[in-house]
Amino acid sequence: MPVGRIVRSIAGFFYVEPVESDGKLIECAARGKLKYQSEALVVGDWVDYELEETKGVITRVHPRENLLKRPYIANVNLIVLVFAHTNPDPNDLLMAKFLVLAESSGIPYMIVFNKTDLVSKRKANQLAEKYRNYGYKVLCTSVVSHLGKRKLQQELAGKVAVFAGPSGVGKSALLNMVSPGLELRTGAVSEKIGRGKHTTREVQLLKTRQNGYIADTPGFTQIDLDFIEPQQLSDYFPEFESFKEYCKFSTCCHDAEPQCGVKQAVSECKVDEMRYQNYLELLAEVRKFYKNRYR
Ligand SMILES: Nc1nc2c(ncn2[C@@H]2O[C@H](COP(=O)(O)OP(=O)(O)OP(=O)(O)O)[C@@H](O)[C@H]2O)c(=O)[nH]1
Ligand SMILES: [Mg+2]
Ligand SMILES: [Zn+2]
Repeated sequence: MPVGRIVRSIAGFFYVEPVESDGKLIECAARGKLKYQSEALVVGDWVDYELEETKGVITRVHPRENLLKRPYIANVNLIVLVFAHTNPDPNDLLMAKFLVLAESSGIPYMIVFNKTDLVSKRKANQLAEKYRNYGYKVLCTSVVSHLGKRKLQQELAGKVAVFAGPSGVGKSALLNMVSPGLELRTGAVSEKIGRGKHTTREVQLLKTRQNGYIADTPGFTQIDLDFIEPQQLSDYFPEFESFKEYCKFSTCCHDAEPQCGVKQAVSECKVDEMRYQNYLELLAEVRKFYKNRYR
């Protein structure tokens, strides 16, 4: 039975790339149960299919390694969180949210700060270093000067990578840079609002020249952390981790509790004050969702 990967799904049809393929996709329908269960088949899934002349029928889906919710893609190896040094300006709270989302997925991820050509070297390094100090992997890129191109290509080689981040930061432009020939549409950043206009819509996996796949995604404008329990949130701030053992209560949310290792670390400048404030803001948000759910 032939095996392939779903790289695209449109209106009940799945486009499958055979394991050993010349890049040609096979249009497949789904059989039986797979047809009626929503989310039975997702872009990124490995499937068995039967060929009927030039078309195929998917008969089985292989167990998933993971399933990313936004965008809906299975078996992802890397999340690339893209932000811009400017235009649009980086927003620490929004970044904290993206980082929490990535961390909670359990999938490896990294930060790319794009549009490095638009700011001074000093400013670019400052931002990159700040996030490196929090413990994240950071790469600075520019589609204009091709800064970081080789490194990004190396990161993507052989992987299924998802590019996520706010609108207008240059996700599609970066993908075009690392894999010329994709010719993804990019959009001018609106002068007025300082962000893009959602040029990218459909979710699909595109084959790169580095023998991997990448998924471009539309920029998110809103992220709801509605699936996170208040007590879990701090698990997604990696730099808090080593201080939690000093919290008096194992259920500590590092907020109003006495004898909190994280708060102590903030007061000793071992944890960044701004990150802690971002944490508290997200905690308030998570608690609100939590209350509404259990009311
Ligand atoms: N100066 C500069 N401009 C860039 C760079 N990368 C992208 N741009 C420009 O920024 C604008 C937005 O780029 P896109 O690639 O469409 O942004 P996106 O993140 O895909 O946006 P959405 O699809 O809306 O989520 C375009 O006008 C690009 O030409 C860069 O490194 N430097
Ligand atoms: Mg785009
Ligand atoms: Zn605590």
